[in-house]
Amino acid sequence: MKLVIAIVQDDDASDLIEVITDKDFRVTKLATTGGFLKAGNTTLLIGVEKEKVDEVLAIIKDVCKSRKQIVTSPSPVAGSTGVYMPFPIEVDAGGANVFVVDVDKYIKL
Ligand code: 2BA
Repeated sequence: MKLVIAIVQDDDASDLIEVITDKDFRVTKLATTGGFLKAGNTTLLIGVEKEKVDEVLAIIKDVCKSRKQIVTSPSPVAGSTGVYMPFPIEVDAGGANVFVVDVDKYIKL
């Protein structure tokens, strides 16, 4: 058994959950926050048999599209005047960050 932990953009989460459940996988959705942007994202926990991991990864890749986003830095830079100035930065948002973790035991009690 493996646990697929996928951090995805909120915009992609509903579509992804729909496809995953349609394909008979089980999923738990967590509302999470990215450490860098301090913006909401979604973390999905998908427990799956080892031989089905690639199928799940293919679904995630298909649904979650990468997008460029201009955001205001959450870590303002101090100017020479001592005033803190937020600055816009471009980041690649979307796509998915996925961890595949070995599960010792899965027990439904
Ligand atoms: P955030 O930490 O809010 O990061 C959002 C996006 O900001 C990142 O997209 C990346 O493009 C950019 N970014 C992050 N840290 C940066 C830095 N130090 N300098 C410049 N740009 C930076 P992704 O890499 O696709 O990550 C999306 C979200 O996935 C992250 O949100 C975080 O919640 C999660 N994540 C990514 N890698 C992770 C990891 N190794 N461990 C745990 N969570 C991770």
